[in-house]
Amino acid sequence: MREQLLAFVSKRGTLLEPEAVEYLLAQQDPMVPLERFLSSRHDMPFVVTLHDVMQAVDLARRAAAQVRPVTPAAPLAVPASVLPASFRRLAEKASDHSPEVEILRDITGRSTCEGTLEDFTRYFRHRFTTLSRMLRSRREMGGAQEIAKARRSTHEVRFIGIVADVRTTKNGHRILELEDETDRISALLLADSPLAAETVVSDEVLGVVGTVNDRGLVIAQSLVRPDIPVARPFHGTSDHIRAAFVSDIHVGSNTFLDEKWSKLTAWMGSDDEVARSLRYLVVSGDVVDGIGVYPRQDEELAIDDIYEQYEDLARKMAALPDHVTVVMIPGNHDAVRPAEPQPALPQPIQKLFDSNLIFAGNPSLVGLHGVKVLAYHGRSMDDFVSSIPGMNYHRPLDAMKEMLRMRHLAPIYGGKTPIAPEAEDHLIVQDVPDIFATGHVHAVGVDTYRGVVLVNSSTWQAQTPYQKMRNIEPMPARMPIVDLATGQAVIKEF
Ligand code: D5M
Ligand code: FE
Ligand code: ZN
Repeated sequence: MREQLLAFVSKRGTLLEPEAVEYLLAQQDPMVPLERFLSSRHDMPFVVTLHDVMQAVDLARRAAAQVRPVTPAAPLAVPASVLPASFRRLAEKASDHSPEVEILRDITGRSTCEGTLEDFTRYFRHRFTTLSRMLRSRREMGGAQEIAKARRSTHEVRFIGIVADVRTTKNGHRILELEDETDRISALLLADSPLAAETVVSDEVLGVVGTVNDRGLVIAQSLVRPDIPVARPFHGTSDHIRAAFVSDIHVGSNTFLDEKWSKLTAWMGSDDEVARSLRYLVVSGDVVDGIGVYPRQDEELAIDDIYEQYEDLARKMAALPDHVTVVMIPGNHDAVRPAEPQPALPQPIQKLFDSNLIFAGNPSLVGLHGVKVLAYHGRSMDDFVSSIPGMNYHRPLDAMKEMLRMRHLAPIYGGKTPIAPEAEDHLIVQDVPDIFATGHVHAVGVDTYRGVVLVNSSTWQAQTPYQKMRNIEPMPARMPIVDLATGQAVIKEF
């Protein structure tokens, strides 16, 4: 493990203080706090100190200490591999339509944070203000009070807070600690009430309706999420052109599924009506396997040079038909900072690709023929899975629905998802998208939530030794396709 730690930091171009090495080696999982610390940094420090790793270990421990129950949901519906006849019949030729791509929201070129304490304060203030504004527009939160006022009330109270802590008592009740800029308050969710089924994660912003008891504790009656207010009809194009979704290609890995990808390429270039209707291909991150992303990755690489990995991918993209416009965002394996929001792939890498490829950050809101697509790699699903019992890697759509309810792509701070404290919280779901696309978990699924089409886009990598060890069974080589006129989604298997 010592060698792994040292190799890991040296690949990142930094050093570890000897005391920091010893401290890390005494931890259960030494890589986790180290990764966390390095990814929270904007620049690479010359040396990582004992103080740095102690803080990171402490944060990781606090994040791991929270366990919350959830009710099991219905099994994920995966549509049949045969594309429905109506979907085939309505297909229009993408080549008859020129691309209309607009990047509506993206951090690329706008990052300002340096990771100072002031940055963190400003970041969370922006998160709180923006989400509480959304909550205040909800009917249930009309007349919401500041926490300092609510504490002193003897009647029903309504207030908005950021979740500082969630814990379960020995009787199975849950206690939320909530904060706003004025004060902090505890709210009790009784085990035998409907609130027992509510998912609550740390650092989300929510509204509480309840009554204050004589000890200043709020007995919650209901929780209110910013959510997507009402189900809307799909706001689509007039023509039946389609967008396809892939992610987690992991080019360069020795588990990359070459044959499956060749099948995809052949099908896309064929005269199949559905293939010819593909106007866009959204690529949601982990486009290559990268270098030094996890310990001893070099043993699992078929291409061990980062530029060569992207060159190989560029050739694969160039082999796709001209009527498909590709929009690509990075993921946690790509050659950009790991902290989210991640900017688009850097210029030297973009130059390897044909000029018609469009690069954007992770996350990005992109207009495709006027249809708003929110593309996010989905790293935060690791944190949803580890902090909400009942969530798992096979059911990414459950986590995606929670993200929309919370109007935040990565609410849990200090877990596996590194977050850069930008001046504005770019992970807030500001605009309601028409389509919400993620990847990362190497599963696949399509669904809708209050009129938003949800897509999780599989992988082109077979099960890795790490996933085998963790019992993560991928569902590779499946491609969701969405009709931009109706929002109808299907999955094509290869
Ligand atoms: O992630 C691919 C899958 O493996 C995804 O389901 C998450 C899981 N994974 C990967 N690394 C970790 C760690 N460190 N902890 C927990 N789960 C993990 P990918 O981003 O392609 O590596
Ligand atoms: Fe991946
Ligand atoms: Zn990933």
